[in-house]
Amino acid sequence: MKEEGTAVTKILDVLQQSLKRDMTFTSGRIVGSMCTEPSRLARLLYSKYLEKNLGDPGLFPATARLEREAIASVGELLNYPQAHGSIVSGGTEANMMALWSARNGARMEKPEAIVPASAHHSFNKAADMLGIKLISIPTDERGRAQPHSVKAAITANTVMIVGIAGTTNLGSVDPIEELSEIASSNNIHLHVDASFGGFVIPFLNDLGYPTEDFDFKLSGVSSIAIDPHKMGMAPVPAGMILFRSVDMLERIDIKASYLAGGEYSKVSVLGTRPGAAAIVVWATMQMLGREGYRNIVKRCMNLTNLLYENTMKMENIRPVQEPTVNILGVRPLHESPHEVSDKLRERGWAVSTYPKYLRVCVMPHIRKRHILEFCSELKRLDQKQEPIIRPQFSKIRYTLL
Ligand code: 0PR
Repeated sequence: MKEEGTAVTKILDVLQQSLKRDMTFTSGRIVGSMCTEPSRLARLLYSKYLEKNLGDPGLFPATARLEREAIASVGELLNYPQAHGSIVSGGTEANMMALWSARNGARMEKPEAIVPASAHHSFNKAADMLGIKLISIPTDERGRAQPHSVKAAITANTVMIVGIAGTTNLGSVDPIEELSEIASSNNIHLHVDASFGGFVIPFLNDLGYPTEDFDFKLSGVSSIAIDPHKMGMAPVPAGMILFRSVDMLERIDIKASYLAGGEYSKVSVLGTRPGAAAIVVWATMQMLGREGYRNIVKRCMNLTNLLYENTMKMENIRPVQEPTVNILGVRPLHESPHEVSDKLRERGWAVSTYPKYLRVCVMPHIRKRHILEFCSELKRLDQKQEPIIRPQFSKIRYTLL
């Protein structure tokens, strides 16, 4: 740190220059991220309510109330308006809290949790921190958990079964109804990670797409992670954890009685946490309503289907499977996904790269012209062409699976 401060105009100049290398959602070239462009309302409210801190809810009781209202609205979306929960920093924290609650509730000496092989790496993080052994079970050819494998993996130490509604890699939805029956008959906590799919599947259902039940409608579902900062259209950081009963939340409620606001319930991993995030989640849902979300999901799904149909006709790329939600895996036939990803990056596109395929997330910032440009780019890959754009990307490779 320098001794003397810097003039604000200088700081702004420096930032404008140095942040030029970052990609933007408006370019339409971020096609591998589950986040999207913040709305104008979100930008406005975030800066307006920056000082709110839900880590001391007694100071900001009105903000805490909006958090509860937002939880109830999402609970209603997931067929359980009485749900108890918190707005958290994202799917990682939500999954962590669910595991934490299930572990505390079951009180096993050597707790185990059964997760599909497609589970997000947040479960590995959480299990490591909580001293839980993860039992990974294989998925079928559509990337879905197999109920018979789940059943076979249950032991006297199982504290949780995880089902995923919208997997990170291909957007597959596990057979939650069958998992719910297994969980109920064995009296085990079933947690549904709907971090991605939670704000998609209910609207796909409205739109007449084939969907399966995945939420609290199923009596065996004990908790759900659902992320406003993915398809919920809220900016980062905003996740949500919902529990079926208040005692599931109370198991992980750590009291802090000294707080200035005089309240002491701390049901989150974070201490100090952004009240503006809760306000924006609440306001975004007010602004869009069910109709707004349905229209967004409709557009994203139409574009995902367009991408699917176009890649079906390509000689060098094939879709991995029909899309369930607005995520599509595409497999290059002549090169490795990493080679293709590197070429795309040189041309200004950012996709997620798995060992066998690329993952495209057709998020709300993506327009039809972006999909068509991306398809032309994919087709061109086989031809040795000069790169069109050369942004200075670092060559870091993100391999999640
Ligand atoms: N559960 C599922 C099913 C997820 O896909 C993710 C994140 C999480 C939990 C964890 O959520 P948080 O990252 O909010 O804690 N899935 C994205 C992924 O791994 C996260 C992401 C988002 C990565 C934007 C990159 C990116 O640009 O792809």
